[in-house]
Amino acid sequence: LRWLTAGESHGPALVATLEGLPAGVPITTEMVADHLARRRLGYGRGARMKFERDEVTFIGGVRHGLTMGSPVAIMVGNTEWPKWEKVMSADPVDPAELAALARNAPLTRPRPGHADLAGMQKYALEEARPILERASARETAARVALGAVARSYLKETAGIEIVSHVVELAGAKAPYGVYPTPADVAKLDADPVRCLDEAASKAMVAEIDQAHKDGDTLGGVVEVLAYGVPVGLGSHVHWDRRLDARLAGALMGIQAIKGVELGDGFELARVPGSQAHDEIVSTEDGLRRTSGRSGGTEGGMSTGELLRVRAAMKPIATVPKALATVDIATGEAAAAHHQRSDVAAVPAAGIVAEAMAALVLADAVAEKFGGDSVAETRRNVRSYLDNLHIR
Ligand code: EPS
Repeated sequence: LRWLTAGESHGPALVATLEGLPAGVPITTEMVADHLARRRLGYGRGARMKFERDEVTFIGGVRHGLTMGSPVAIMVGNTEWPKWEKVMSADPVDPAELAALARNAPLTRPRPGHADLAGMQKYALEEARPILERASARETAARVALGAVARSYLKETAGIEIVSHVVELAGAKAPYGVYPTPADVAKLDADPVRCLDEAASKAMVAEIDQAHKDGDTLGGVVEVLAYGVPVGLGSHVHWDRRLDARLAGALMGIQAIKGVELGDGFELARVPGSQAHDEIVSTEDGLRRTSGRSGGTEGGMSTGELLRVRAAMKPIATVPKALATVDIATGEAAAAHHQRSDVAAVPAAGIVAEAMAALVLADAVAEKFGGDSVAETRRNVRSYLDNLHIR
């Protein structure tokens, strides 16, 4: 599969294209809009999430609710655009008109932790607007739109289903080792922080309330679970074919993610081998692992057990209690630029992480099983599983 997104945070729209899926994947505007709506949920998000809508338009690749095998193109309109039409105009605007717009004031006080300063240096810019427009997590709406297509493909061809939940938010933690299933998704989506444990959810909400009062922001940890992944996606033969490496890269590529672990990840480094691996037993269902510490990959290949990957998000870099920086226009010490911001976007990061995991798994399924129609891919999956010589 090949996929790309384009578009700025306050531009007219985000666009995303996905090439390489077979014909016959069910997808509708409503399915994409549902996932985009899930991304907007979550306690602690800022004002923009309340008034902005994501307007989904298919531009290509889909007819009467099914993919046609041609590139899929989706546009996600920003309803904020009219306010930014001059500031973000693709064509030149009269400088006098621009100077009169408060919204266009040059952003010269880079925020610590944001792309602002490194971007201004790298792209030889006097202000941060062109950097923050694309660094913004608004772009994740485009990935979630493509993720909706990828997950439909996974479900139809291989029966794979993806779930995510928030396992930590600042100091509040969900009990370790509780894995929500696809049957829990409605309950998770109804929870303010997408956490299954009631007490932990309350503690997370309290953390957000406190940070809001303090003018601060928070990060956390999300966990993505993929059910029904067949054995043998990815490969041990080369670093860039390893499924765990592909998942880690994809999740690390989400704005504000600073750490990724497969299964028990870093914890495995702290225990002896006898407690780190998943023992193999013969059961009525065939060979199974007795635990899920590896996160469902060994040697860069899926094992057929539950796939589990976690991502750590740092706190939002637009901190209301502004951090110290330097005004690039004057060279003087200053408080970092701040307008409105989210207190936390960890629940939304979980939805984005689902989308990224879906795109990686869809790529791995397409690579292993091929097929130009959903029916062909499904036959290939079934034939492979029916003919596994060790079960
Ligand atoms: C973002 C800052 C906020 C968020 C935005 C991501 O936007 P603004 O600066 O306009 O208030 O609302 O997220 C979205 C718009 C979105 O759809 O997720 C940032 O700096 O990353």
